[in-house]
Amino acid sequence: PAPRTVLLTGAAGGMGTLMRELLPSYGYQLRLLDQLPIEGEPDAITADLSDRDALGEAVRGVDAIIHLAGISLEAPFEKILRANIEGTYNLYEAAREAGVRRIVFASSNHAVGFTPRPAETPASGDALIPLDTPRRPDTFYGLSKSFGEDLASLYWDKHGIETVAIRIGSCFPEPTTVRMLSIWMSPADGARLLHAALTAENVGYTLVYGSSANTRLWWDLSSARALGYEPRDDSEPYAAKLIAEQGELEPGNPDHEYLGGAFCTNPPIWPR
Ligand code: NAI
Ligand code: 15L
Repeated sequence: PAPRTVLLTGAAGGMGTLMRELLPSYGYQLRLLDQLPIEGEPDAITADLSDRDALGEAVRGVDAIIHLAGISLEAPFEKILRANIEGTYNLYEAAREAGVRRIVFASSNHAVGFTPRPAETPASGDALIPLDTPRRPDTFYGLSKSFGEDLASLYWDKHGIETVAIRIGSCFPEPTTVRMLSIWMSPADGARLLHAALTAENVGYTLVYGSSANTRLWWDLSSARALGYEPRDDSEPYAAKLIAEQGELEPGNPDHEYLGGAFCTNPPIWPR
């Protein structure tokens, strides 16, 4: 049976807010969790991923989990360690103890951010970035997503908990940079992909890239499509305006060289 009650972690965040608007129309009852309170959602669970007791309560009785919570940009290693590495481990342990069978894990393109990007259009003949491209994290953040993918693989092989790990491109209401034209995932396609990841049968551990069917796509969407995902959006209608404002990506621009763009070169700023 398709999962009905789904725990959505990171529900206060940008993508969490978009998804809690879109997913109920697919018939899901969402249980919300975030470290921050969510306005207008008195039943949301306010808890940190380090709080194992709270996680144990949160996962009890759910059919599946969508795990979006965590630090979503580069940060000092100690913070990434707590929120993304230990936090994701804590959630998988809670799922194992409660017998939850399916998790959808929000990985990121930054797990493979140092991969040279193909040219912008499939017409160029460049191969799309494959699913089995070697890991090349571009940040401690990307490293934590690489860890999450391997953790999910371990929990499938050892404990039979299924995961669809999605290397998300950029999930925002609209693409705002030329790079995003290639990796944008419209919110509506994001909801379609999450629904496919929750309902496809026998996924075991499955890794997919997450984006719309962009004309300038950089990666292989075949494993996402194999789940039943049929993207309906394309960033191309935004292309002319963004290129007029920002120019085409030129050699020397990190967005031209690597999938992860500026995550590859920007020195992290360490808050004191
Ligand atoms: P966001 O930063 O807007 O939201 C993340 C949420 O997680 C926040 O509400 C935050 O309060 C919560 N959170 C952080 N640490 C926590 C902790 N220790 N305990 C409990 N809650 C905690 O990020 P966004 O854009 O919504 O992304 C959601 C997920 O998808 C993240 O895991 C991110 O890494 C991943 N992702 C998002 C992409 C995007 O384009 N939006 C692209 C690639 C990956
Ligand atoms: C990510 O992993 C971030 O969470 C998101 O905020 C965007 O920066 C996205 O990657 C991107 O590469 O555009």
